[in-house]
Amino acid sequence: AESIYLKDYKAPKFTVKTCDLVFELYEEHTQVTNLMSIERVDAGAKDLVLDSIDLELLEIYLDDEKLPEKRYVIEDEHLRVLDVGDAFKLIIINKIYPQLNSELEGLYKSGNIFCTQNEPEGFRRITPYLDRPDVMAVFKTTLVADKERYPVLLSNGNRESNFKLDDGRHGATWFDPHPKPSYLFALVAGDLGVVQDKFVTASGKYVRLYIYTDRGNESKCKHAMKALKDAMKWDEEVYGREYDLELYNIVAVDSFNMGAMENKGLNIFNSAYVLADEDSATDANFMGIQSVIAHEYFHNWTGNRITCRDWFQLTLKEGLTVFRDQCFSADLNSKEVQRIEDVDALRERQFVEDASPTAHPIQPDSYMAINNFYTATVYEKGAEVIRMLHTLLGEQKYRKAMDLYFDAFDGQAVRTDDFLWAISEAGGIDLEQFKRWYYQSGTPKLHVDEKFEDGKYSLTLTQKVPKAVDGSEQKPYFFPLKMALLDESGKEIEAKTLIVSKESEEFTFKVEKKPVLSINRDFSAPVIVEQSHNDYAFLMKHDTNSYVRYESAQSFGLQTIESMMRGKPIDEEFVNAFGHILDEDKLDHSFKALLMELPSVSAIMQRQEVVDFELIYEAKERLQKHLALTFKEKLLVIYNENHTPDSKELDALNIGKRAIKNRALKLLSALESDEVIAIANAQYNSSVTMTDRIVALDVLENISPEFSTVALGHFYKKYNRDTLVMNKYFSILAASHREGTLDRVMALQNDPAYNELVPNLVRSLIGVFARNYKHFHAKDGYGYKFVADKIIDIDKINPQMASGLAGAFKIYKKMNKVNKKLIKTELERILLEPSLSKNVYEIVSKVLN
Ligand code: BAL
Ligand code: ZN
Repeated sequence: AESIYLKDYKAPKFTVKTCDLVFELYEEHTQVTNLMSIERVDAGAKDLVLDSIDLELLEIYLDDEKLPEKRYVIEDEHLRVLDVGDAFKLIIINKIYPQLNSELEGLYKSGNIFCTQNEPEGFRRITPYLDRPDVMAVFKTTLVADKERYPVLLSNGNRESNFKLDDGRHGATWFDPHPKPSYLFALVAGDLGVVQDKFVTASGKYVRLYIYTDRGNESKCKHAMKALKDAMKWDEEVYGREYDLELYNIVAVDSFNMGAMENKGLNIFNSAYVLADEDSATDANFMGIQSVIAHEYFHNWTGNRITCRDWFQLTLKEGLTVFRDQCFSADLNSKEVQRIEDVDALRERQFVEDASPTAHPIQPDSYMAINNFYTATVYEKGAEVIRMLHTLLGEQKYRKAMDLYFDAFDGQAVRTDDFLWAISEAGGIDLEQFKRWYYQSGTPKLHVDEKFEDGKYSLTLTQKVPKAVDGSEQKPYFFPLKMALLDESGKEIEAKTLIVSKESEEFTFKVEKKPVLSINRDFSAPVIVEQSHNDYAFLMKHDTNSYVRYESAQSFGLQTIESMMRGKPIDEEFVNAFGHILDEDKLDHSFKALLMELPSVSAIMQRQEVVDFELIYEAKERLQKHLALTFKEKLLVIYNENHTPDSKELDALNIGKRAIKNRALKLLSALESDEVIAIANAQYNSSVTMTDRIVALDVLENISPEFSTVALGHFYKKYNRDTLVMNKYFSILAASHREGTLDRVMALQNDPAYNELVPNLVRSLIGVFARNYKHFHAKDGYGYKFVADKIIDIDKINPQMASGLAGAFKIYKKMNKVNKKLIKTELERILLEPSLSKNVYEIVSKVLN
């Protein structure tokens, strides 16, 4: 597989002004008629080269004349039309087979629904085209299909007309007035239920809102609809952006590679991010729906109205849109909890990626398969970079800069540099050094040294910037660092945003007494803070910044577990500090539940030079058991006070009560006692929410084979027809620490509810197993072998899904000798596969190198 480089970017030689498409959808095939008006942009260009993959060409017409075969060449992934003019009409008629499309790119079928996924390069699997984001055309789409099987026919924009044919078929024509790249094209045909609502924009325009789903699921769309209206309002209030079409359609499908897709006026969603009710969705699912619905809506301005010039610029729309959805969720829910959860997610996934051989800048400079770059780095680290700009400018200037960005680039396909120009211009800030965040990779460390002498407190900050993956040196960053100095009661003596820009620099403060440092407040910069000395116990208790309180609890936990791994006894100071958290009764429940969380295995692993999961587990489980024993009574009180089995409300109070109660139950489960098993079992049997049910099942599965068999059996019987709930069932079993998990996972592949063609199910069973550190990394090597086998199998069905699974091996380099050798064998075996996709090849070859 070859790499494509940003430095090789060339502007398109031709552009498409309008694209009129007719889709004749049949059970065996689809015929596409594509009429394009094309103009030459580069006077020196002779041939028109269109992207085209796996298309069966029927006929081509150039300015209404049938094109003889000598006038075009069918190349590997292109269609070359020889010697064309300055402006012309091209009609291409071709056949495709959506029913056989298991890659889920281009036009395919999810169950009985025809749908599309064209970002980044799916459109070339539908019809020959200039399939690149800097070619923007006005699209008109006609769909023709059997009326009974496909009563609903949708595409982008507004509906122009419907028509009936006399052979039982019917059609609809859609017109989208906004020029767009082909990756935003979408169509849907199916027999769908619909939920309808409306939104009146700030300027008084009436927008009809529709959510389509499999019939019978209409009642599960309420939360998504509310989220959509909230997002529309929020974008008006916070960014001054209104919606720009008469209608907004969302369609939920079960087979989808991504979470959702922002196609203009016709979002297509993985049903996991639309459908929810209290009986089938957890609190986390509800939050996820709110944020993904908003994310796709926000793309209408950051992505669709202003799009990317090329795919190296992906973070232009993704980092920015993630930042926007994070702020939206923070405004609608708890700011503090949202920030902690966002940081947590970043560190669990992005920090691991940034420390691996697949590390890349948020604006990568090369790729083999662009599908591999829809990463935590481009998305979540990209959002942190925007957040730093927001912090540097402040709310008002940031808004001014965004207004300028929209003014200057509306309707264009632009670069991250264009975005930074607007920020720099309106923000009055020089971003030359800041730009390093866009083209350097890896997570910088910030070493902190403190000194207090004669009423002077000095802080020396030293950036340790890692080398790039190719071994080259990288330079220090420019970033805002929020900090405060606290007195012995926790009161802020001084709170500031420092601008850090040098490899090493000193900041001094005049204070009377030695203060306590609260650093990287709100996680204002995506760095790893290293302190030679710390006040974790104090900060856990007293910091006025909730993020630093949480962070101190985590760091103290990490330090404690690490010293246990070195053979030291449990640090009783940590145990005491933990006890203080349990005693605090004025804290928000959700926040307190976060403070009670022990560091994840991934967080511990990230700090190890050489990783051995068995040691990590042993220490973490021992600490958990010790805390459960020490604080059993307190944990039981917390459980009982917050366990209100009849309430299923989704408000902050009830979500918080469930969060803290379930955290207490999980901690107590380390005791593996009959008492805890009885509590979990009773919770399962009496629960009215999926949140409570899932936690109870998870606890039982891990500590009581006997009770879990009964409860899981009951669960299966109740939900085996609900594929979204079955994802949870497979996940619990795949994440289990019990003996025999691998065998059970293998057997579950034959379960009638499982289907290897559906990405959600594969991620729930195989993907979750590949993150089950205990069994995936088992020293017999069978976990690795199984996942490698699945990568090879699934690559033949859906390369994107397969390369996602291969991501589990990203920690290869850091593993201990024994595991490393076992992984190497499997990765080399994968590379020997004939006709391996470039997606899997890219990940596996980079991991091995
Ligand atoms: N653009 C792909 C899905 C998303 O990030 O919204
Ligand atoms: Zn997005």
